[in-house]
Amino acid sequence: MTKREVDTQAQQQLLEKIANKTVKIGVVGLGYVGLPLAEVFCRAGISVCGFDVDPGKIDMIQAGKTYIGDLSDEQVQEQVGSGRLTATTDFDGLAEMDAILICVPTPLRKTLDPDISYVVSSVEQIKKRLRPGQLVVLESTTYPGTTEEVILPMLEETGLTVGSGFFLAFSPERVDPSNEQYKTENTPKVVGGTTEGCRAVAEALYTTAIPAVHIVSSARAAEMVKLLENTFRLINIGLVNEVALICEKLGLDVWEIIDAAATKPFGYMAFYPGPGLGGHCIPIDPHYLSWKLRSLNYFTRFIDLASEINRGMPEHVVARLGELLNEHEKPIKGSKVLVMGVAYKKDCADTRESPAEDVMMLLRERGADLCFHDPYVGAFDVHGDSVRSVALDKETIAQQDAVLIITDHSDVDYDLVAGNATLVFDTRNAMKTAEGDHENVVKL
Ligand code: SAJ
Repeated sequence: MTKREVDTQAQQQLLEKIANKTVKIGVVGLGYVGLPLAEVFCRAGISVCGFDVDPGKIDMIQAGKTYIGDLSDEQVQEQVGSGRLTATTDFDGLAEMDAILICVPTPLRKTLDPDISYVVSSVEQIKKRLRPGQLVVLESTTYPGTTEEVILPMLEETGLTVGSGFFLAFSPERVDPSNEQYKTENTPKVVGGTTEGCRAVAEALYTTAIPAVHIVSSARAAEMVKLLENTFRLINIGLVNEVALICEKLGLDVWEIIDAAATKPFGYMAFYPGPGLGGHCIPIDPHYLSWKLRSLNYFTRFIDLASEINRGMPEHVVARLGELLNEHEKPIKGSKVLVMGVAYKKDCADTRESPAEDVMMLLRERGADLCFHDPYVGAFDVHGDSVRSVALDKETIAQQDAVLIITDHSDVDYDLVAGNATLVFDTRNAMKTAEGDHENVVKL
């Protein structure tokens, strides 16, 4: 057979397995992206083996238990019980997989440089077992070029050639934890292949479980799509944080301004100011882009400026609280401050990169006597030192010199806070739900 015939044969064989759902999928990384993705393919009737370095995750899955808020025990149990979902720490099983989806973290180093070490170690595991006809897809958010410049050469060191020996694509994860409306299966999936054949098999695979698959021209295009999505958010949050600072200078209520602008039914999208930018996506992903462009001697001014504004918000919040306490003839030093909400965003328990940590560190440095209340978070450390968690009751609120709202969780009794606090500094306009006007409440 000619090389082209070999290429086409490998592609046809994989396409057939996908079409008759005998394809075996391996998901590397069983976190908030990987486990729901595995479950979605199982629900489409495909066998999935999850691979993770954490035996605790494997044990939970094998016991039919979830550790991801967006999946129930019943959903895991159903797929484990049917035999479609298995999980292991033994990466040798990768050799039997026809398609391998990589869903591991891509954090930032302290130097704000990308850390793709988890991706590289996953690819090392795959490389050891790579065999002809396998499809590898990276889902982890990363800088444009990672798939083609890092993963592709690693896999071709096996002697197999991309597009014929193996197939390689990028498809950005778009999981929004705790989003009730958009789940893995009903969020359009962008797919970019390193070759036309790679694109074809990756598209066919995802289409078995996710109806809306959107094709782009290359893996690096798909990498860029995700970075645009999250850079868009970072910059607009930076813009609205600066608008908050502007409104403070002008004596305007930024929340009133935003709500009024949001009545415009076209050409505007509401973002809201806050105490800073948290989470494992928005503060991080755009830095993958600016890092890559710096290597090309281009400086992403919008990203850098927006990040500077967002990173300055904790300092602004603490300075403003100091002014408010001063009006009550109290220094920050020695003042009792109850911080409400330490999760990085409302109605979730995730505290990664939460601005609460920056705010509380600054308050501690100034001698405040801190405690916190968060219905989703039981324990919270500020740079290694734990902060006292308290129940939200009349006495506790009344004892405080200030209540500082950092995260606007829904299930909190804001009327109780408004009715018993000496001073509330509300950085999220959470008190809008409290009845009546309250002289003791000041908004960002
Ligand atoms: N934030 C603001 N003002 C806003 C929106 C967010 O200060 O108007 C803050 C949040 O409080 C949080 C941070 O920004 O600290 C990030 O919030 P986010 O709403 O962007 O939520 P994330 O970090 O969970 O982002 C995820 C992303 N999903 C993926 O990357 C797959 C993002 O693309 C989604 O758009 C976002 O969820 C979403 O829409 O909820």
